[in-house]
Amino acid sequence: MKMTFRWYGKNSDTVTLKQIRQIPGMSGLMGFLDYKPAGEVWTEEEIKAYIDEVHAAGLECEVIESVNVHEDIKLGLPTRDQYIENYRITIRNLAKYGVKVIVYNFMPVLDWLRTDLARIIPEDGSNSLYFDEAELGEMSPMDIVRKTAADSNGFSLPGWEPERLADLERVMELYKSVDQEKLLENYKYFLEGIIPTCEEVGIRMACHPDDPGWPIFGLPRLAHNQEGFDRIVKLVDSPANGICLCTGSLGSNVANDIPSIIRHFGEMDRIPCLHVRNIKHLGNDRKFRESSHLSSDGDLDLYEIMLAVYDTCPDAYIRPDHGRMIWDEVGRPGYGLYDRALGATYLNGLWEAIVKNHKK
Ligand SMILES: [Mn+2]
Repeated sequence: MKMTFRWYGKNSDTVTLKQIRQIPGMSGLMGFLDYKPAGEVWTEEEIKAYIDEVHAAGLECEVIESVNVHEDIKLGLPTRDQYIENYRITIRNLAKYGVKVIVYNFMPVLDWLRTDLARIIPEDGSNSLYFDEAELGEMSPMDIVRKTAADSNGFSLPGWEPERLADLERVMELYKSVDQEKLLENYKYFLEGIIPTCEEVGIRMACHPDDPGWPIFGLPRLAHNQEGFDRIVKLVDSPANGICLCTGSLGSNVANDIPSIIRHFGEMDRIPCLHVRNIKHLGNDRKFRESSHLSSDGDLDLYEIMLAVYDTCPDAYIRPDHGRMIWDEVGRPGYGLYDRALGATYLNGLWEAIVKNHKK
């Protein structure tokens, strides 16, 4: 297991590389060029500048997140071939600088979705990302996008970049002719285009689950339970076609047994990396907040999760996922320093206990 941390780059993150380096046990980053629009090639110069800076801070950068898939690929439009070619070039460029895993998602139009980015947790006065389907019911996709932009402390959020959302209504219209089966077919076409390149250069793709873990706004979604991921990993049968197993995203759907899902795909060698966090449902299957990582603060058993990783995919990269805002920190919602650092330390503690127990 390698513990890592998400970092948005020095112009876009309130957290510094020095701070990340000082979190105990931190090996490196899940990095991100946050200014790149979906579909554009990540050039060698851009990648080198980012990774050189990370290395200079004493950290590795073997995982890159959110090389976003252009909507035309998901829609299966004729223009997709150029975007797939661009994606292949980006894969090759990243491999040249030591990247081993690329995290992405195949969610139509909208990336992760919350109805409140800073809901106060009454018990301790901290705040965290929050979702209530009843609140969503009254909002259109455009409403939720505007609200998310307004609530994000001036940061652009992954998946909510203004240039992607300018033509939201047009794209929503195009999806009326794309059902689950068509989306799966377009997904297969994409994977068939890129996985041979991944195999050639030693990169593993890692699909992030839908969040929340069910279809929204009538859009087709494929990646929110074991059955869905079983179909995805079979689209191209290669260890390079893997999963970024996000416990919080999958855990938003109460039907998912997270340790069991990790064991299932870990045994198949399809989990190169994980996002690990906890989630607390609030008296309703479709109403939850993101809690601290501690098992007793939420619905997920983080010990069982780390044990499943140890047993089935012990070489995976892990990062603490979204944290709460605590100690009056102001930052990008979900991506402050303090609570994620506490999360990493807690996960490292569980890991040490598991490793030592197995040596006895
Ligand atoms: Mn995640």
